[in-house]
Amino acid sequence: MPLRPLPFGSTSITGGFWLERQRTNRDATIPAAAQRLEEVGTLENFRRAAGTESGGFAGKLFADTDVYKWLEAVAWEQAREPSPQLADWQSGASALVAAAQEPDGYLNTHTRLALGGQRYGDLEKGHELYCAGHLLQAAVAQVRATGDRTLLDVASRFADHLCKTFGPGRLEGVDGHPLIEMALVELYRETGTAAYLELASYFVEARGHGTLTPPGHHGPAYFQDHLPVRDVRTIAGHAVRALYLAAGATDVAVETGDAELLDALQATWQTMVDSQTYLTGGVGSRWYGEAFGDPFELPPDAAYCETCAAIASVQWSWRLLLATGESKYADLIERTLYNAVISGVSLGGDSFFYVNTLKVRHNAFADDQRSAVGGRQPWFGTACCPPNVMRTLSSLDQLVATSDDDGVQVQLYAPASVRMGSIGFDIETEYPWHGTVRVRITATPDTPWTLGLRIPAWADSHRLTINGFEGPLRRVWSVGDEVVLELPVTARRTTPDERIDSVRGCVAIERGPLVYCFEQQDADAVLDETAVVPGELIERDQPGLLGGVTTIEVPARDGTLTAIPYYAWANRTVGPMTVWIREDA
Ligand code: FUB
Ligand code: ZN
Repeated sequence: MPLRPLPFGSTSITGGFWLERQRTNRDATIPAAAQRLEEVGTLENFRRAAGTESGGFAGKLFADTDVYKWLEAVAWEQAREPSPQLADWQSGASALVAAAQEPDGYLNTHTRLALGGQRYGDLEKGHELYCAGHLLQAAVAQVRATGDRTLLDVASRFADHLCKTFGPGRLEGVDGHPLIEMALVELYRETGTAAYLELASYFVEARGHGTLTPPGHHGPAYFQDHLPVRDVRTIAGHAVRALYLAAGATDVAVETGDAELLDALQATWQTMVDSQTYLTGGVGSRWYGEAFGDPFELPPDAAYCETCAAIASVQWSWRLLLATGESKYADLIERTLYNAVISGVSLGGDSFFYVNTLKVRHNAFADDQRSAVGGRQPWFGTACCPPNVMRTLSSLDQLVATSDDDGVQVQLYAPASVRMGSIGFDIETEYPWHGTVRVRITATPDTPWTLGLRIPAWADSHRLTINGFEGPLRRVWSVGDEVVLELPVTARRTTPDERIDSVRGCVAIERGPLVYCFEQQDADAVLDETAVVPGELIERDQPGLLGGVTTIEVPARDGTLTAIPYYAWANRTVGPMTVWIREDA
């Protein structure tokens, strides 16, 4: 059964693991980005495009998107906890964006400054609609979170221009980097302008007919132009492109009632999860083309797992969760957020991984600034990942719960307060460290409704009580009723699918939703040369380590190895690390 997002502002995370990350995002990451966007010329590009400053274009051709994603994060943050600084950033940067818009609605600083205004000459690589998409998303976030319509006006004029420019009998083609599809659907939802949905639908349908010329040694699958989306069953090509397209196609399928398209997307998602997703939820195993590998091509040491791809996977799963109500989509969201997304940012919030490898070998050689071997970086020449992390963390409250006609479903466990119409409840938990989740009803109608609580796929058992007794979650609730869900957050060993050659004979350690890893600095034996052995896994709460974690001691051939949560690796020194480790029987 389809679900709905809760109306904006219905849910707030009030403490715990995710609030800590949101605070770091707000206090360290977003301010540092404000500085970087000035230092590297990304904001200056808008002044130059508007003609208030002179000079050429700085950065990668899609640099505008770094500002848009950061503005999106700033908007969500203002709704969480407004501040004069956030308001200044928002009004200042939004005014720069608005000033750079051309009279007919078009806006792209690279086109203006580097191409003499020549538009749509390179749909394969130009990223013009990708940039437009991020602007549209920022605009929707801004109006929803703050009521400010500055960017919405800019975005609507740009979208109107796109509707006049693209489509049957007009400019027929698609952008080499999907994103515009889901952005147009979201703008349609915000404004009710049907033409935006029609254009999104056109872009989804026009893809996969070989209209794009692939760059270099790539084939058309690089930008998902090899098969119509409704014929795809195995996701392929550049991972971020593939996932943004899948998310947008899901939006189109839902809004147009296209069951065949939705079925195809669900089947593709299932293949991805069964055979193209790392234990961390990371996706995109190939460095070449930043791409998905074939099924079961999941080498841990050569994993690419771009942070943006993990974020895009969350966005797609969220849409499928809403479209179907199936909790497996929330399971993947949880796994990906805890492991593949936040591994992308340091605990201090000031440096980032672009690539999220699952293994660093001894004497590993860093041959790219994005490599994990060099540790997290303060920024990148291609800076897509950092602001993507920012907007994800600042909008996380929106993923906590969903609703349907029958009630409200909790999808992510965090201390939170939920209030939707006459229904209200507070959640208290120390998740992911401890598995007890308490939900206390704070408001209720006097008619029955269902409180849905997701039982994560990793939980092989659970216990549920209402005011101390077992009973159904559909009932006439009373204020003060307390539901307690107990999930078995204990260390466990996970074995890989035998079809993944590179980790056959290995084991990984998990605890609740967290994937663990071993860092060489915690081991006496050389990680590549040792093996774990059967025996008890000993858990230790370590409040003083890595911002407060539970470590796991694992018996090994040469003594004991200590595992830490994967997301926290490379926060002390950067050295050899592994998620999968050989296991001796
Ligand atoms: O092309 C724009 C972004 O740059 C992609 O989404 C990332 O993978 C990086 O290549
Ligand atoms: Zn990225």
